[in-house]
Amino acid sequence: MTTTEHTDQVATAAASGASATERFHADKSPFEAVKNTPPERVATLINEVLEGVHATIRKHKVTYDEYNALKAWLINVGEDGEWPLFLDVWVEHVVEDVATEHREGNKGSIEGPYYVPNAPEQGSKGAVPMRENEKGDPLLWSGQVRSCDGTPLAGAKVELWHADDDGFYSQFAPGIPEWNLRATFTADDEGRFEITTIRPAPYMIPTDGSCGKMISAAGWHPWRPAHLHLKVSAPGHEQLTAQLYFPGDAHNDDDVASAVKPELILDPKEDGKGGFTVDYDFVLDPAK
Ligand code: MBD
Ligand code: FE
Repeated sequence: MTTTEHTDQVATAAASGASATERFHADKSPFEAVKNTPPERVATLINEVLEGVHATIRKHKVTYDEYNALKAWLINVGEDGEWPLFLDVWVEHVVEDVATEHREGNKGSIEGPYYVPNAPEQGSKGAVPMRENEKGDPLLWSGQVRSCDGTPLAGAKVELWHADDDGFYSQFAPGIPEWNLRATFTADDEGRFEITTIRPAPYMIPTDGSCGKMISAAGWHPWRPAHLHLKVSAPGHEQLTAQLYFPGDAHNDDDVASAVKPELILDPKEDGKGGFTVDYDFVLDPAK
């Protein structure tokens, strides 16, 4: 049995959902960060969300059958471990917009549910860990990290993670080596880096879980365009979380996660050997 067949066979929504939920619990202390939020703000936010729900029920005369279906679906999202997926696909993009609207450097994009910290360090130039004969077109990406005033940021960290040529992420789909297509690069004295990887495939929201059922019940499609995920950081600067996309992808214009911005679409050139080269730089805002 090949790795691909194995992965296809057991990559269920519940398996990747459980991994994403466990990951989220492991690395963040979300309540600690908001422990000083005043009750007035908590009440305002909750009230306005509920008012939106109440208005929708009145406007569309939502029935008891529909209310009970919603209740069952919400319970199932938790049982499938798909809250990270649901929130990052349908809510995070607005939080990201608000969080970065002040930026003069790169604005970035959502993190999504599949980031894992502390990926293997590869220096300023190197290949991301990948399997022998990893499928997908080779991609050689050169870039530089600078501050808003143009100063190169020596030693900046560039963390990269992305799906494989089947659209699966290591540590979330089974049968893939732990750090496959995940790495940390450290920019050189001129803030430059050079990364060898493969072009990822588009990502499909699992159709067998609660999010997939909502998508099909609404008559939507489950696709995100092919993308590279990044976190770029340097001392004294705001961390940038971004995604980069490829021109011509059918879902750049209707990403299910609404996370594509025109300035994040790469301009890759064919290298004449079946692969691609691309230049893309980052500009980080000084921390306030
Ligand atoms: C992904 O790969 C992703 O980046 C997001 C935001 C949601 C689901 C899968
Ligand atoms: Fe992704």
